[in-house]
Amino acid sequence: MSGSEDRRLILALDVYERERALEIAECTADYLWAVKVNWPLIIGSGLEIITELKQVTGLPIIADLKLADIPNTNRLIASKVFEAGADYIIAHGFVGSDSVDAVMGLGKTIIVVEMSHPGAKEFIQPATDKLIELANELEPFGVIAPATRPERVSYIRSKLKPGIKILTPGVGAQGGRAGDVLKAGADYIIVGRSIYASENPRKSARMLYAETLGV
Ligand code: 3DU
Repeated sequence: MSGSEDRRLILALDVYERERALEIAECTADYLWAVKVNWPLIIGSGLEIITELKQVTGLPIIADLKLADIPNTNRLIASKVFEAGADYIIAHGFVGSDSVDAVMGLGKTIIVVEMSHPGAKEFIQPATDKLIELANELEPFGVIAPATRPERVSYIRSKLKPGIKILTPGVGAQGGRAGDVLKAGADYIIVGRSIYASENPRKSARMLYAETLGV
């Protein structure tokens, strides 16, 4: 196993229970670049789980709250989340540049430019070009793109300013494959159920980590 700078796997820790979350994070941490927390875990265990996960894993924490509100409300939410120790926060871009800007003023931000589920084709995909423009203008840490559609990841990579990272959910349970999406230009893969719902989360994380090597 190599240093964390070579790691490209992000764990989507979508469980409710604090104990279970900490246990899974601890036993997979060796293979992860970061841990992503979403509403299920925050609703189930409280915002303090961010602080605890950081302590237990020593890894960066991504708060996937998909903020989509007016600038003031986005700011109010994001400031509490960064205060709890989150290193990155995910925000929707479709609400407009002022709402995203409000979050970016507080910490490292990741903008959703396209989602991975089938319904993403209805409203988000038609807006992807504009969302890429927004990202190129604001220069966030990264963008979210669909691991379920590697051809869209290649397209997004071709339009996105160099240096802006591409993080891709949808590997495993949603049908995406790690090698395909990394070859298409993703920097990181985000994996939830294929790790936390597997019989042996450490082994599943190790296998996914191995798939990311040498791509
Ligand atoms: O499908 P999985 O169990 O591997 O989980 C994927 C995670 O990534 C989950 O937290 C989900 O909310 C998030 N996500 C997407 O799946 C798709 C997106 O476009 C954005 C985030």
